[in-house]
Amino acid sequence: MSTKYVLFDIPSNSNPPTCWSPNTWKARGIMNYKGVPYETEWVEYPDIKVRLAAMGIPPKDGDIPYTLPMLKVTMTPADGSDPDIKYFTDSADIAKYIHENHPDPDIDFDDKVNEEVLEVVQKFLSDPFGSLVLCEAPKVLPERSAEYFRETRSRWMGMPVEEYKQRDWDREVQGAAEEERRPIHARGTIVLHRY
Ligand SMILES: N[C@@H](CCC(=O)N[C@@H](CS)C(=O)NCC(=O)O)C(=O)O
Repeated sequence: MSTKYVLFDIPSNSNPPTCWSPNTWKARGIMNYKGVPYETEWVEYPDIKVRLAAMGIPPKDGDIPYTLPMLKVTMTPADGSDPDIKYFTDSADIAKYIHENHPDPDIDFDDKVNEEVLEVVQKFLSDPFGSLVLCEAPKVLPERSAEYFRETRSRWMGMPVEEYKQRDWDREVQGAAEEERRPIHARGTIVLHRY
């Protein structure tokens, strides 16, 4: 039996394209950490829904029915009979599947540092995420994706992304936001030591 992995990811506007999305990096990171060979298939934002639906992937509940990362696993039996194909459409499911099938190097999903990291991210990075990632993303995206991103995210934010960013920087200049975020530097060493 041979197994082939294809990771579906959102391309940057560089040539060749590269990975930039924090969401798809969660899946890519675990594949790289485990040393699992895989190919990348780039799918621009406006094409995600069309491509995944055409592959028979059911829509998810919630605001965004089709998202990346997605991992396609093709298992071909040695006798040449028809391959078995599985799709994983969430980074947590991808991580679990890869870990089950590639246990080395080990990952302790139950280690309490996971909760600590999550807490730090939620407490100190949720706010800057808006201006640092959401508002900056169009700059690294190909034109069609940038347009899709600006349109959808502005709708979520209730204002153009540029306006949202300006509002966030204004808060930053006032100093309050920076003061709130300072503890992350102290906690950062804990996170870095463990990983
Ligand atoms: N919980 C999901 C979240 C994935 C997600 O939100 N991906 C974004 C990319 S950053 C996406 O594909 N969005 C599609 C869209 O906006 O249409 C995971 O971690 O796999």
